[in-house]
Amino acid sequence: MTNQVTLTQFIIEQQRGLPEASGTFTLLLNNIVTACKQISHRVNCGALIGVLGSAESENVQGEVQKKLDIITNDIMVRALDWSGSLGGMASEEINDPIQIPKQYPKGKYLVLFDPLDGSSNIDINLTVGTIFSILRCREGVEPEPEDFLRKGSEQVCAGFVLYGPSTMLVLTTGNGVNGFTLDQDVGEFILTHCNMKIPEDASEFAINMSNQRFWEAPIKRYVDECVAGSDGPRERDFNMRWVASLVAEVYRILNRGGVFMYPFDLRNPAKPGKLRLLYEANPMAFIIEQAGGACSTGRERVLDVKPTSIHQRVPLILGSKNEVERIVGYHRDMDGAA
Ligand code: AFP
Repeated sequence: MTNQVTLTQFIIEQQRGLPEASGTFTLLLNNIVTACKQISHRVNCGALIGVLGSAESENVQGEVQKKLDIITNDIMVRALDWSGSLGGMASEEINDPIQIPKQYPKGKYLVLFDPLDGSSNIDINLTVGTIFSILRCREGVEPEPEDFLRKGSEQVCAGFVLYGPSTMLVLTTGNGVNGFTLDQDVGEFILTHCNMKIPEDASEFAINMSNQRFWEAPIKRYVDECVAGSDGPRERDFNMRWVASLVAEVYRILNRGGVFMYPFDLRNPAKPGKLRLLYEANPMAFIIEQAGGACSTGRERVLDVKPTSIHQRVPLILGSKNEVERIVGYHRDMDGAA
């Protein structure tokens, strides 16, 4: 193929349009991408290099960690802490924000990441991914925990890398969404999916049906109507998918539309959803909105949620605009009737 645009070229050309750009952001993104290439290699080698299986430890969420959860977290931290572009980092796998070691300068960005999303899929060779979110921060000072508690609307960049049949990077800097495929032979991400757009209507939904008894009425109503198909009020048939890996679900929705729900869950009032606001919901919401979709908790735009703790969980409903708006409308109907 000729005239291929590499990720580096793409970012440098985008930054050229910004008079205040110093190259720091390009360096930061480059370091994230280097880490993701290393992760891609480890995930790809799997059992050959002994990285599958449980680490027999628990993370801050009380979830059993896989060996690769720990390995990928270390890869991210080591690729990023030295660069001088970061004031600090936060990882889904680590209790407190991660400080930049004293010997390195501090920079003007914060990175928040889930190093291996969908890791329950790793031992069965299904798609997993890395999700990241970039915020600006006060330069040269140690960030306080509150510095990380910012609304998703303040993100300057969000992306995820999908370790599937191809390794793909999906990225937004607030100017649309683009997809890049890793050319394994030359080790470069190449622009392959320009200006990704989500269809406004769709007939595919993704939800973990085994939690049905814990859902609120609006979600039950929406799913019942989808399942009723052409015999019900929607007057058309729907399809269902559940990969248990947010990166794979979002990538599918970016390509052919649909809706993903991990809704409010009545099981435990302390955990109003499963997915994490800062490492999963916010970056995906930024990407989905930039691709023309919508993202809500059911009652609030995700990007407007003011975080109260770094490992906060939120209900998450995202995807094709008209379907998400319908579900939000069902929540409004229920709350209005109460
Ligand atoms: P893991 O990274 O612990 O596998 O969790 C993945 C995830 O956060 C998200 O990627 C999935 O959509 C969701 O959880 C799957 O949840 P269920 O295990 O309840 O299906």
